[in-house]
Amino acid sequence: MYTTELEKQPAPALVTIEDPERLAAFEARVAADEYIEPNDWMPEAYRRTLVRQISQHAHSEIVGMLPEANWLTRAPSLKRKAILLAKIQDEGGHGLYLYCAAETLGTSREEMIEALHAGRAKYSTIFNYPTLNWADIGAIGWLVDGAAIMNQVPLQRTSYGPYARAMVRICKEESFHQRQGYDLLLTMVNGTPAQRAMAQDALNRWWWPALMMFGPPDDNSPNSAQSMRWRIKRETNDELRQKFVDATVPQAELLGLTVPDPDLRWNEERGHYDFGSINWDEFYAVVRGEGPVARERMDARRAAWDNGAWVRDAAAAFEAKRASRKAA
Ligand code: BYC
Repeated sequence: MYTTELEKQPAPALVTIEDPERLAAFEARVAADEYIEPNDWMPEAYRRTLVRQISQHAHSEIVGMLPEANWLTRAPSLKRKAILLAKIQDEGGHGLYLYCAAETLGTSREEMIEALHAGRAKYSTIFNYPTLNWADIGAIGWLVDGAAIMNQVPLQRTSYGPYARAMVRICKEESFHQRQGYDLLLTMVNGTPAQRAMAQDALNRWWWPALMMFGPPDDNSPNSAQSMRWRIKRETNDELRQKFVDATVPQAELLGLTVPDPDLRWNEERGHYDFGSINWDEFYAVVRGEGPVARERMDARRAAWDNGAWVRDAAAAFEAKRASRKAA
């Protein structure tokens, strides 16, 4: 008998006894880079890992609309407002594709949302930081969407078909998001000294939280080894973080901004940038729900759910009417 276990699940659900032959066939398919589809047999721990990761990814997209929405009414021009509005709508769409992908694994959207609102499901730490000025909108596009692209491009080849396919469109849109953020900051650094100072201040505040988006270091990442084996994750947290630093530092130089890390330097031998140590105490505190604006974010999501009850009721009533008309 083969036993798999998923970290942090309550004890009775923890251990799943899988049929060894089915498990071997499943692992051979994954090793051959075949996509696993909703009706295919899969180990329970694989299913649970996917529901956890995809639903948390979906929650991140939806909660991630909030920091940017804060600036919609204060965008400095019609053009910037239209761009920001389109980006935020894209994030809503990403959340919906991802909830649909997770639903194919047998968990309803209501259950996933209830887990978020009850504090049982996570969302990305990055969205627990406030957007204090307009340059933060540029920094989110450049750094947060930039980090997201780095993490999500390999997910286009994740082993679960519906997740991989959702990621294809999401990555295309993230690319536009990253470029609009960079373009916004490029405009600001070529503006007045005050605007340049705002751009630097935004980089100072968003740099380290952006590096934390990739998750804990590999030797402290409980889920990585199994997720890499099952090809849910294609690259580790540290590999992706390093790629992000390597790609982003030259972009900061082009903007004429200074990355707030005195230990940052090119390492000729490694062919990568060395960078300073991340404040993991801060990361874990934010994961625990102690981020600067964590309470506001959850209050806003719960209020949106409650205020939307009439829409769900109306849609259900309409569907019931349609079904009874069809039956008649
Ligand atoms: N924040 O074993 P590990 C966007 C948790 S939205 C919070 O390494 P794993 C955008 C982790 O969940 C982009 N929690 O986990 C939207 C785990 O706890 P659980 C969001 C984090 O899953 C709007 C524990 O720490 N992207 O781009 O192997 C506007 C141990 O970690 C974080 C995704 O969600 C974190 N940063 O790897 C703009 C990508 N990091 O679940 C932009 C999909 C770790 O065991 N997700 N944790 O209780 C992933 O790729 C992976 O889940 C992670 C973590 C790399 C994030």
